[in-house]
Amino acid sequence: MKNLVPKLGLFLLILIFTLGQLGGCSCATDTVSPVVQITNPVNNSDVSDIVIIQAKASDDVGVAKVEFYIDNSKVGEDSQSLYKYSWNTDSLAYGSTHTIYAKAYDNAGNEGVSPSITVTIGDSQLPTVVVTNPVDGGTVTGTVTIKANAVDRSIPKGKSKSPSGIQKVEFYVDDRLLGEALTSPYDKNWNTDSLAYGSTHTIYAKAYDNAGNEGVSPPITVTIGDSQLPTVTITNPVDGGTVIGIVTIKA
Ligand SMILES: [Ca+2]
Ligand SMILES: [Ca+2]
Repeated sequence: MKNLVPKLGLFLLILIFTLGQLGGCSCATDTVSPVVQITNPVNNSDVSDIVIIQAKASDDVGVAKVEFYIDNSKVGEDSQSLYKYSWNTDSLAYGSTHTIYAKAYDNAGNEGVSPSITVTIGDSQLPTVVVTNPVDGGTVTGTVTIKANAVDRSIPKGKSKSPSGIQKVEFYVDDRLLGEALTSPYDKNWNTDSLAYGSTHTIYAKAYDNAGNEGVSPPITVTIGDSQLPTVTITNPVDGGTVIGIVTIKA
């Protein structure tokens, strides 16, 4: 019994040393923080739908995990390279901006923070627009009401988020801006009086959604016509008169 205490003490010492080695106690000497940066998305870019946020991290000993932060809140972490987080942006307002950064930790608890990046929630679908009046290939006279149908396309199938909507429609004649309409029905009057009979003109419309995307209609072509019928009056013979022999009819 007398010899047992020192033996037990030695045993515990060896046990602690062994566990220490297995547990990586040498990590306690790691005082260098990991380096981390966001590699996707690109700073100042527009994002939509599901965004895969990616980070690159390195450390003198080893990276334990990378945490992802959006608008200063932790949203997720990854302990395996490539470090990434899948971000669903559907609930976020079009045009809103968000800040992303990552934190990397090594096994000694040292922490490295990436530079922040900023992204804007975009609307990935362009609006569509068609000119509905006048008809393509038609003849026009006087003041013409150019009309367009514009629809902001829905986001991809299976998503519940509504499109950002039409902001305005611009009307172009011969590549020159005629004017714009902000509300549906989208139309604009075009006075053709100064244009030569028989001249042809190209009309198209551009629609913008509230996220700044632009859709252009197929162009249509119209010809300036003459809506006034010629007038003619018989001046001879007189109405109700009596004629005989050869009569000269004058107009
Ligand atoms: Ca380290
Ligand atoms: Ca859109």
